[in-house]
Amino acid sequence: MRTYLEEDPICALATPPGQGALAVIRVSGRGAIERVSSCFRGKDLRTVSSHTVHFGRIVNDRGEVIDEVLATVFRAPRSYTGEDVVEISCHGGWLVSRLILEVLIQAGCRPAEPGEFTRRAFLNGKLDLAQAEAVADLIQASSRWAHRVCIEHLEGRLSQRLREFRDQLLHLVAMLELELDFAEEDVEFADRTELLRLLERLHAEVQRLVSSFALGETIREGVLTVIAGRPNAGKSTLLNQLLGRDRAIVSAIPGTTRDVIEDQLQLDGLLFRLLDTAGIRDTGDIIEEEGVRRTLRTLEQARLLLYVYDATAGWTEEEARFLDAYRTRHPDTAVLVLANKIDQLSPDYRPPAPDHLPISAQTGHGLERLKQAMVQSVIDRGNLTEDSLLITNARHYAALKRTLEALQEAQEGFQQRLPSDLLVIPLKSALHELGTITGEVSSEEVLSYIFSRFCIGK
Ligand SMILES: Nc1nc2c(ncn2[C@@H]2O[C@H](COP(=O)(O)OP(=O)(O)O)[C@@H](O)[C@H]2O)c(=O)[nH]1
Ligand SMILES: [Mg+2]
Repeated sequence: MRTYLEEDPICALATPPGQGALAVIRVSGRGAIERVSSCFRGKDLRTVSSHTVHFGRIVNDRGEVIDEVLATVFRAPRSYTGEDVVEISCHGGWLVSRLILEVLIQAGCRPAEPGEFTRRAFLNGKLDLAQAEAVADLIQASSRWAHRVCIEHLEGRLSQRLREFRDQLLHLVAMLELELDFAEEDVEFADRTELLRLLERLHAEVQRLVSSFALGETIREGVLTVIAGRPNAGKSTLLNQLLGRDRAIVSAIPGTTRDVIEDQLQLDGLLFRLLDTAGIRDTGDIIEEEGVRRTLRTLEQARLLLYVYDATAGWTEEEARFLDAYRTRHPDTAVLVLANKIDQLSPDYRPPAPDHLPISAQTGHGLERLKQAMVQSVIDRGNLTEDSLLITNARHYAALKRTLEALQEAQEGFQQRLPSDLLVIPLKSALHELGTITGEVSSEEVLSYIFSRFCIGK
């Protein structure tokens, strides 16, 4: 039976500060129900059962009514934190919640630190560390995919997978340690080839998770999409058309866009960060030259390149060479080549290469196909399916990479037929690394770092 920690009562606004019809204040800890009850006029909250809602008034120590509220009581351990919790729904707005918090502090509660509620939930075993971090990520999720990834981590799918890894590793270590106990007898209980096979499988699975990080991050931060091409190809027109509004200045004068313009677009629940750039050409204008330099720099970071050319002017050798070189240098960047201004060409115009997408940035022709291709490019690159598990958190990524190194070391040890006491060492360090992700192994330092990223009230 788990023993729940009973810490001092803390209080904080759980909803975003500012205007709103309602605000929720959360109180958690030892004596939380008694403290709220002492400033609550209505039913005696100390006697009500768990998971019930009660109408009443919050009053200050002079008996003045601050607000009419609903108080929801959760008794330990059946609450978010595992402690006694009261959630007070009051009227929104900055003042009311401030006044109620003051009353609660008078009644003996303390203002919560950032992430303190979730930290208590973690310490009480209500969620593991990876899940707690998913709470923070969920608050910041900006697209449907990001949301899905966070929910999955919150529901513990990642933790589940990591536990499977740990179990397999524990099995390995146990087998080897058993041999150590019988060292004098010089026996090998475990079949080395079988252990090595298990280790290789584990290595491959951890490797898969590690490689998912690039895509996980892309989903969380948005796909960095760069629109590039020669001056006057129609890049800014394309940006505006994709966004459905006039974001960038469009003109017939080449070299109009000199700085990098950024905006965001959601397609199919994926976030794209669109960057419109200065056209690539040699120019005498120093401002435009700086623009071209910036274009080349953003091209280095792109995950997706939309290369636009003016189909009425034709596709040049020079551009083909530029793209070939680019593709070689950036094998991980998806490239879509767009033959623009086809409204000026005859209806039976066909682009010079079959993979060029004919579009008219001005009329919007071909943009639906372009959008589909943009989404598809991300899905293809990442082997993304609705149920793929992704790493989106840099801390998890770092720990998994260290796990991978340890597994590698163990594999080499096996191949060199090292004695079991030496094989156990890297395996134990892999176990340790996996444990740091879910929090089975954690230091005060790591906990403080993680929970300080939360907002107060979480
Ligand atoms: N007919 C036609 N004109 C276009 C199209 N796209 C852009 N233009 C024109 O081409 C010129 C340059 O466009 P702009 O978007 O500023 O090009 P950028 O220099 O690549 O950003 C402007 O006069 C646009 O109106 C198109 O699809 N069809
Ligand atoms: Mg432009």
